[in-house]
Amino acid sequence: MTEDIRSIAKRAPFLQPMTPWGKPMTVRMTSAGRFGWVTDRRGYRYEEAHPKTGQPWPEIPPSILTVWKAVAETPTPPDCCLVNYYSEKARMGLHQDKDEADFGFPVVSISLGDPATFRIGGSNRKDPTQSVTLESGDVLLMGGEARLAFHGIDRIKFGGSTLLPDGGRINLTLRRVAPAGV
Ligand code: MD3
Ligand code: FE
Repeated sequence: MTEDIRSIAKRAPFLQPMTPWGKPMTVRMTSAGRFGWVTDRRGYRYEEAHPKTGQPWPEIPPSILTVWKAVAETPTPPDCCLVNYYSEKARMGLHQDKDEADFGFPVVSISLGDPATFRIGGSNRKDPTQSVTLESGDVLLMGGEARLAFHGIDRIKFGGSTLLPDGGRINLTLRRVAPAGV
């Protein structure tokens, strides 16, 4: 699977996204599938082309689609695979994933490389949160009530895995962005 991610990144290079309020994100991102998640001064959205190359995103590799088929409990395929890369100091603040058309579809996440402290709460920002360590190979299925739970990554245990030659962590999130049948 790391080879498949390398070939995605060759055709769709990692970006350092800018938040709508002008602060660069610490996580590097690229995507595969019909839609890629992007952010810049115009806001968060899904786009059908890479913002730097103008090309469509690469297809989602079969090795990654297999994980969705095994756990997502829906015949509808994902149309976005967001690839997040965390180096030593990267983190992701508490947020909800709400840019997709139908929250009936789950989000499936695959963690690779260094372990991370993942925080998850409820559907209100003020709900109490719990922390869990995500290790390389862990798959999370976020469906039902959990689909709209606030979540984030507090820190990376840099050097905690030898999977990636330069260290760090990759997280793949598989989503259905468009409604079923579109
Ligand atoms: C819980 N990524 O890309 S993956 C994201 O590790 C994102 O890169 C984190 O949050 C990462 O949006 C967390 C686990 C995850 C993904 C989607 C979720 C947890 C989720 C959607 C709803 C609730
Ligand atoms: Fe998220």
